[in-house]
Amino acid sequence: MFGFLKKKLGEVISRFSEKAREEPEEEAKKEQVKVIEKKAEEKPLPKPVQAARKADEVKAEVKPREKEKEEKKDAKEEIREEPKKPKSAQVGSSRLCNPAEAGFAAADWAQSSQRLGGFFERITSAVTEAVTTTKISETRFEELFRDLEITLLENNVAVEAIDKIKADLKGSLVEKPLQRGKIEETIRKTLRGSVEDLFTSGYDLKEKVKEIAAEKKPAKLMFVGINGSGKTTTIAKMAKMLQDSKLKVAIAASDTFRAAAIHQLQEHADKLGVKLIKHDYGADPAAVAFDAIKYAEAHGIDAVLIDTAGRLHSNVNLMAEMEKVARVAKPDMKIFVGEAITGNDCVEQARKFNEAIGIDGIILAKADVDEKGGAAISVSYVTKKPIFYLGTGQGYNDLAPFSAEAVVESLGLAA
Ligand SMILES: Nc1nc2c(ncn2[C@@H]2O[C@H](COP(=O)(O)OP(=O)(O)O)[C@@H](O)[C@H]2O)c(=O)[nH]1
Ligand SMILES: [Mg+2]
Repeated sequence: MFGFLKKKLGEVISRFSEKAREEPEEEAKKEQVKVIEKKAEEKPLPKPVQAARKADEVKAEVKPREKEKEEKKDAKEEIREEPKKPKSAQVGSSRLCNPAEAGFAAADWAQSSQRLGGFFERITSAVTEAVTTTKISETRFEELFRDLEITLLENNVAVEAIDKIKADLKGSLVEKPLQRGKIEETIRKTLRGSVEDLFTSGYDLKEKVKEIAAEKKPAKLMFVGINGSGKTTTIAKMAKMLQDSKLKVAIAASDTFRAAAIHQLQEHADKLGVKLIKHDYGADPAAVAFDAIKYAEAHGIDAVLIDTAGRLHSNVNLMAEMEKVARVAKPDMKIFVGEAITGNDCVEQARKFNEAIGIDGIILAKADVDEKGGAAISVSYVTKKPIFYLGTGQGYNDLAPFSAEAVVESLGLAA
């Protein structure tokens, strides 16, 4: 699942972080100079310099007295000892004659050298920091993001979802001191959080059906979506799942638009041992749903699953028909079944059905053959509705509870 996007995403993230690490040389140099200047300004240079100057003055005063002893002492020794001993014991030794002056010089030398030492330490750490960290400007981010944007678009991720991912990445990357070695980790972590945020948190649909049925039988579930998206197959899978939970199920054959649709459903119903309520081909879908509910009420059925048509060529009529079925059947839940592999089309259909009849959640069929994952990533974000299940094959048990963590893992973004 999502193998193609996973591979692409991995490549793009590596490219992104590599390019972010090798920021243009000029920019890097400018940045280093800025950091060094800033660090140097933190404690102004004058103090240690002044201290050093004072020490020089003291030394100048002391010098004439020392001259008296010059004959006795070796000049070389003096050069060796005098300027380079900041330790107070040595600077304040009897050789400097005046203990008061010598004491002043010693304290100042110690202070000044300490300050100078601190100053160099700051500069060294600033240089290290400038070399090991980097900053990404907004312009550079826009350049770097383009590659990822194209990959997401190519993999059917909706524009709204891309915008969210972009805003999140921008927030954690732009104008932030980033450790060069950790850029990829930061990108992955942010992407992971972003993708997780794209999903409206859901609930266990099977448990919900049980709750509804416990309160008032039957729970009524209406399935909508375009032709071929997987509605009928998904209804058969759901019927099996509910039966496995000891619930009694009936199905309404409200796709009366094609004779084949009724036959297909009859076959599933026979295999599963489920009651199918059907009218003739071309009958009123709302009337079929109504009859199924009446049948369920009369026979202690826990859940009625209403199949519907999904002809594409007359969207307006289709939506009007869905509205009518919904008005008559008053379903507890309206579930959009989308075909994961159709990507953006699937997301657009979900948006339209949601606008027309207000869906409660989504089942994405054919996730097993979807290498891109764009619909799975986007459909919940665009509709603000949860994804309940993923269809993972053509067998009755191929209905997997949806999990955001599983998607994140399928995309290679897991921690
Ligand atoms: N691989 C795979 N095929 C599926 C899945 N769900 C449905 N199909 C197939 O998709 C085709 C259309 O499904 P159908 O239920 O008739 O769609 P409907 O027109 O919306 O009722 C059928 O051949 C199904 O077997 C799924 O999760 N995975
Ligand atoms: Mg069908």
